[in-house]
Amino acid sequence: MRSDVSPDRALRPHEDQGTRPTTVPDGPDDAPPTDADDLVRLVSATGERLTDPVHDPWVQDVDDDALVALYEDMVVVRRFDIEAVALQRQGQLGLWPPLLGQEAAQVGSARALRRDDFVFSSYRENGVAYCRGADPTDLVRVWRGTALSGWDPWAIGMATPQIVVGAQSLHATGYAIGCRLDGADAVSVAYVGDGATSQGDVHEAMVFAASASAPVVFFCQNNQWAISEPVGLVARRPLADRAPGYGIPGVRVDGNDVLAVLAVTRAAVDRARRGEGPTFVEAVTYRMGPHTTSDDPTRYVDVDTPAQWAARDPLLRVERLLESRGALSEDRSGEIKEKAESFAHQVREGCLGLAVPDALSLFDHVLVTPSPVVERQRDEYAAYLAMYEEVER
Ligand SMILES: Cc1ncc(C[n+]2csc(CCOP(=O)(O)OP(=O)(O)O)c2C)c(N)n1
Ligand SMILES: [Mg+2]
Repeated sequence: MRSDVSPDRALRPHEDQGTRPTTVPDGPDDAPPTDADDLVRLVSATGERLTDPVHDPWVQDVDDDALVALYEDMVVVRRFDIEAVALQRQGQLGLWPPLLGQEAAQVGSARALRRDDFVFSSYRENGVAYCRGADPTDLVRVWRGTALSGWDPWAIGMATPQIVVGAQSLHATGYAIGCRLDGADAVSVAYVGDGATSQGDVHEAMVFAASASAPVVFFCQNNQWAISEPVGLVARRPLADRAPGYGIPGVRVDGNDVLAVLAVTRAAVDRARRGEGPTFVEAVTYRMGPHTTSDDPTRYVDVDTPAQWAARDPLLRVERLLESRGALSEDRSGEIKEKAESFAHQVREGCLGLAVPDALSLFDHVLVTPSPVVERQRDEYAAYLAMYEEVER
């Protein structure tokens, strides 16, 4: 596997390690990648299939039909994500973290996994959840405030979304060590953001994962932002360059290239399965929307930046490649659009059909065995609610 940890990798001027800057840099280096950079890339932004002797073997089975299937996933994921944003804007969801722009990173990595592998994600990986088989309604339960968790983790091999930034990397590492102790060859994947790499939890997870040679893949979607903090503020060097410090190989991939992401993740997963330990993948992508629907990125994103990234759109380049090969018929394209519409419709209908739960059910699944503390809190809350019933009478 190619890794950016090679000693001859040229430093950019601002990355000079010898002189530690004493002031915060002027701004982020959030310029989009170009096809001439050193990211792993198999499809250019303009839709040409690039040759890469190291990574091509990992996707040699991906024929035109398989590429269309990856494209379909991305179209469906984009469509239901847009529907969820609309539901929030219409007051039907409390909040939604859009993944617009990150479809290739999520679909390419999720499709590299086996059924018995296990995903530990943040809140933004709804595209991964779709690929793991999450039910349309399950995707929105938590965001509508009608459930504490959206799905049964064992049913789809994916833990419910983690809101505590970075914490899932420890869970993934512990799970991976458990797989090894069980003699299973399953692997786990920790999806983290660029911002999460500054968290202590991620640092600790990488230390433990390297030490135990745990079968875990740290899949970092560097979408350039941690809410309004640009990645350039916290990382003076590419994030993947941190990995070798832990004894973990780091790979930088064009996160908007679904084929390259699939190749790199397959290689990382295979390495873990063979018992060779963790890999850190940095998928360089861009969050095209707000952090969540509560955020207004126009207050901190340069006006020209989104358009530059739009030119590197993950769906567009696959469309171009398929068109150039005559591999996407009008019929198939229509089918894909219909599937996307139907899934988005199911998300909407499922959302609107969710029943408001009994307020006290909040306490039902806090602990497996009853605890006097939770019981007392439940009674206090019941008494509080009863005050309102008296007022209404
Ligand atoms: C431990 C912790 N600190 C702070 C927050 C508030 N918070 C929520 S999301 C976020 C930014 C995370 O950025 P990144 O890891 O890049 O993921 P992205 O949202 O871009 O997918 C922060 C600071 C939190 N949820 N948990
Ligand atoms: Mg981020």
